[in-house]
Amino acid sequence: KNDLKQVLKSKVAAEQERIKKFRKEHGKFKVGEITIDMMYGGMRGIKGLVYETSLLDTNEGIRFRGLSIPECNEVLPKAPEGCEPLPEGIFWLLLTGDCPTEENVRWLSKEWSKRAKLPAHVLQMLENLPKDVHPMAQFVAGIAACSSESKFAKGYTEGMTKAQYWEYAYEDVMDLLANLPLIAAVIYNRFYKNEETCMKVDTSKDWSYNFAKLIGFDDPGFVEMLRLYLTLHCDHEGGNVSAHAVHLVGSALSDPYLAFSAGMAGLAGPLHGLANQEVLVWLSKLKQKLGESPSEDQIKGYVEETLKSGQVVPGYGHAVLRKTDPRYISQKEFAEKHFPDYPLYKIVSTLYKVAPPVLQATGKIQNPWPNVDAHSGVLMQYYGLTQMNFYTVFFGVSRAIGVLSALIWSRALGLPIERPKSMTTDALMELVKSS
Ligand code: FCX
Repeated sequence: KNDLKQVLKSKVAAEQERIKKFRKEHGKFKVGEITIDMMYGGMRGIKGLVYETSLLDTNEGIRFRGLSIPECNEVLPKAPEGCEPLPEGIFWLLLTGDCPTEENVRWLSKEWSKRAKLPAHVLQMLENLPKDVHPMAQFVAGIAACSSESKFAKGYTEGMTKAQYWEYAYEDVMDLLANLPLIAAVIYNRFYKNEETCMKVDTSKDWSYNFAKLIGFDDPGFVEMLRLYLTLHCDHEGGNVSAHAVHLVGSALSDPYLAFSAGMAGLAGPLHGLANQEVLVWLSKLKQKLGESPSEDQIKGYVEETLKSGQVVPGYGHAVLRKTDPRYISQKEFAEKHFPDYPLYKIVSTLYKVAPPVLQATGKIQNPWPNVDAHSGVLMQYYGLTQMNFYTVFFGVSRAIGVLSALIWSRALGLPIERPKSMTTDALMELVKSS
């Protein structure tokens, strides 16, 4: 009952059947309409993808297989010595739809630690990269280079059947999740400490504990923070850049390593995952200018100046959400519990008070509230992980949990290669004229 692949096997056939019946009965049902503004506007509001693991409500935020963030924090298993949810648990939940038991989660921790073994050529390639290559670019390269190990690609070459796709994808996903902390650690240790990474993981410990240890952090507070962080950033339905890129590239039957590296290239953009780095850069400049303990008015002035100079206020706004991101709230609660008096946390809290009205006053920003990236860097800073251009790599390690569980389901459901229709402006004008 702990073997995840067996658990999944029992679900796949039933789900295939349920969808087959649903499509037979309602396949021609109209889901929505597409306007020209939507086409020029980043396809906002177009319901065009099936993605099973999570669903975003514009006001309430994300739900993972129907569970909200507070519900997940409550019910997901914790480490024996901790009280934050384990990311292993959310992977089990996203993949199977069931809340895991403690035993399930311990099995998964062990399974990932057993599979953690980085191919020598990947290590060598990372070591050969110049040090000024951004950690996210190194991360993308490291993941893509692991494609040499893909059981999915090998299976395809050797003629696996369509019904077997998901099983091979599952094997790659498990190996990849096991190895992501190693890839991240090699980049971190080389980039910031000029050190080789001791690649040993403790098979009696959880994924986050081992990840923290690999980068030289053994403070239990940091490990607990990392467990929460890696749980919170895992998934945000299917249309965001990283999830959509993985989904799209995976639909060409590129192996999970290649599909995931494409997603990470998208996460590296400043309007998406890189925003957590941007927030810290922006906060550092704020501190440089205004000192450690600026007043409310000074912080408000700084937000206004940022807008006036034509820059975005990083960590605020969202393409779909219209309220404060519950992932922000969860991180705020963690900070409130562990370091309410930390000066940088106080600045972030004051921003939460003064920035939304300023953003709202512009009249054009759809969502003046903070998103996940507005808070995560502060947690890292408090525990001494101060290298901000590494922050998006943490986001990426977590994001793997969601987008790769979704990828297994996409293969299990036999989703075809993605190929929406595009139009030229002339063709659109013609369409309007002839209607
Ligand atoms: N600061 C300044 N201007 C902002 C803004 C912000 N935080 N958020 C939106 N705007 C601007 C847009 O740039 C756009 O301006 P324009 O009409 O002159 O081009 C206008 O307001 C309308 O944008 P809106 O519809 O509200 O937002 P979009 O869906 O276009 O973009 C993002 C959403 C998230 C990209 C946008 O709010 C932004 O740039 N925020 C800052 C970066 C950030 O925090 N990104 C992380 C998001 C997320 F959580 C993640 O993926 O990790």
